[in-house]
Amino acid sequence: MSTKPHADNTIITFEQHNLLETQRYPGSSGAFAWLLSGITLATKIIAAKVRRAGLSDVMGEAGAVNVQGENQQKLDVFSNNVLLHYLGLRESIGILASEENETPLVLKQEAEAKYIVVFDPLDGSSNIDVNAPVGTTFSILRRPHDVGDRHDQNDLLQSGRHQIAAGYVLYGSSTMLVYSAGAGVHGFTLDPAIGAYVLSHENIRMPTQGKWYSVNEAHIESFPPTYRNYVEGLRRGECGSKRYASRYIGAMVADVHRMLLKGGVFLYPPTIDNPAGKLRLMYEANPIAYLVEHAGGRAMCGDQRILDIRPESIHQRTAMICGGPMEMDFYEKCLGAGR
Ligand code: AHM
Ligand code: MG
Repeated sequence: MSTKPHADNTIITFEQHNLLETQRYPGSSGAFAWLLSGITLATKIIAAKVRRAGLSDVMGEAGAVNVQGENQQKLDVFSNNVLLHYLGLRESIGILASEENETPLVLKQEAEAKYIVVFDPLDGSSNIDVNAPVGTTFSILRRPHDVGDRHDQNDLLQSGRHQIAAGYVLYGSSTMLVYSAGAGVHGFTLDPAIGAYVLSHENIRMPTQGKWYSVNEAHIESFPPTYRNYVEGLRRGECGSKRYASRYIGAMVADVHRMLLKGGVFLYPPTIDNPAGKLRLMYEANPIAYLVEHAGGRAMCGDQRILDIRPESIHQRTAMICGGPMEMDFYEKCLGAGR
């Protein structure tokens, strides 16, 4: 991975990078670039709001409960509205779906409205009140070709391997967009001086082995045996003779970002409170699994690849374990041993 400035000291913005990528597809209409500009604009607006969270009246609960039965934070509502607004202006998007909306929004039926965007506008939003990191996750799918003019909200129920691009924005000590459209995973840091996402982490590759596991260990007694034995094995030094330590922020985007750059493993297994897992498949697990795989890691639920799970509903939950090559080899060893 290169984190050095470009050789001639010029910068490469996300838009430039994307333009270079789309030149690989002659005849590209520019609609996809325009779609992506909706994401970059909306997330810059969210970043600006997050930066000033302690100074404006955006902390705390909005007073409503979302479809997951969770109290919506004011910033959840704000972020959702911003993304819906700017993505809603993109002619190429037929369907939008969000963690904060019970049903997907079918915006257009026209043939040129060929994309579907699903997102979690502000993941880990309870972190806002304590000035800790939060994120946005998004997944981009193509509408199926074979449905003619019978488009409906179920068009988006596609397994994650059909994603054509995915990413997240981490609102941390700096704001960073991490994105892949299938040709490497690239990180762009928001330069507040010029208001642009600038390429800072080209071609992110996960280290073969890290030194941290990231899990809400308070639930370990209720994990299925394989996950429990796995975490205990990491602690005991059974994965490459390294005794792992733990890091857990409680905002998936931040925990996964550390894992992508420094290696290791992130997991949210089934628990008594969340027997199917806590993370949402379509807009949390899938985009992360897509990025992790494109960075050389793997992402699973039990013995199944996350990207192969066929969703039955937009807000479906899943368990997830994702990590670098050594950590996932050790997980598969635990699975195989039935431990
Ligand atoms: P959210 O979408 O309601 O914010 O929940 C998802 C978050 C993830 O970011 C994080 O990994 C997880 O929930 C933390 O859950 P817990 O507090 O149970 O450890
Ligand atoms: Mg979330």
